[in-house]
Amino acid sequence: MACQERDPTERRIAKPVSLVAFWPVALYLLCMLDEIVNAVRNCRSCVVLTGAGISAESGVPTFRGSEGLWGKFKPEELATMAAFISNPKIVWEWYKWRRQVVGEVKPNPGHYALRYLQQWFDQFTLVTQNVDGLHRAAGSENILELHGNIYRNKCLDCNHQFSEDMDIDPDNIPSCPHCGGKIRPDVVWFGEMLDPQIINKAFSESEQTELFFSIGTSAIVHPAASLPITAKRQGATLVEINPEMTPLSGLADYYVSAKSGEFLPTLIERLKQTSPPG
Ligand code: BV8
Ligand code: ZN
Repeated sequence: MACQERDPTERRIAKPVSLVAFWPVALYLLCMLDEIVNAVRNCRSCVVLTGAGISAESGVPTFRGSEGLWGKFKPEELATMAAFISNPKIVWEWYKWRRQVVGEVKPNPGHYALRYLQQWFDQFTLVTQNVDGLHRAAGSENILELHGNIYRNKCLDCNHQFSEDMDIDPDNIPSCPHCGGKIRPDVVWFGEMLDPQIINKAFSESEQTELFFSIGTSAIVHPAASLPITAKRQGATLVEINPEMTPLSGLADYYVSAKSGEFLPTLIERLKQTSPPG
């Protein structure tokens, strides 16, 4: 169910030359920007899906790409149940290191911009693949954390969740006080089902939304990568923000080749200039 005013056959691609301080944007990005501003103003519902890219400007390594985590570590050796069963120590060392990295960074203008974007919609759903908790730290509400949260722990056997910050010693992994099972990070590993409540909510919002933003994700990992496709299939306007093209770019109504921490604040500024929320 697309917002009125947009010509569905038209697809726009913009490649900004550079986005220097305070986001002067190239003219052709400006017209793309205004069309996205119109889409925001004409739509009453919006779903935003984020990936590691939105936290890149905060200093959190992404997964793919030359500096990505998967460049140094193999997901099947660290982010799977089999890896934890065979070597819980190395898995916990990796998650302790990532907790430390995430613990030292702050949300960036991209995270804060999404907090503001929420005000322009009657129905707004922020869905993230990130386990870094930076959206919450930026003040966003009702976030659907598809793949869990790196600060939480749970029992491998009885799934009891422990939200208090446990300083896990990989050489002496604590056991669950309820069943004696091993404590693991409360994240979704490859081959594991997502929390049905969370993923079903994400799909039902994507099936009804008028506008869908896919931001900072390589759109490869499923079922998350199916959300924008579901939204597009039911007629939503699809905006992708990513410096690099992804398998989704061909489907997007607007592909913005820009960093989210630069483009999203520009979008909010432009929205404020053209129309206060509500
Ligand atoms: C499951 C938590 C049921 C842990 C993660 C269908 C087809 C093919 C495969 C499958 C399928 N269905 C299921 C599978 C298997 C698998 C899968 O999708 N495999 C992939 C690799 C093909 N999916 C699963 O296993 C899922 N479970 O399906 O269960 C089931 C079970 C068994 C068999 C069948 C079904 C569970 C998936 C969740 C795994 N857990 N994370 C942890 O973090 O340690 S996934 C993890 O990797 C992240 O959460 C995220 O989802 C993914 C990384 O992707 P991105 O976030 O997009 O990051 P990436 O680095 O790839 O890209 C960053 C992008 O940002 C880049 O494009 C870059 O250009 C851009 N960028 C960079 N800087 C910026 C920027 N953008 C904007 N601004 C910038 N400044
Ligand atoms: Zn237990």
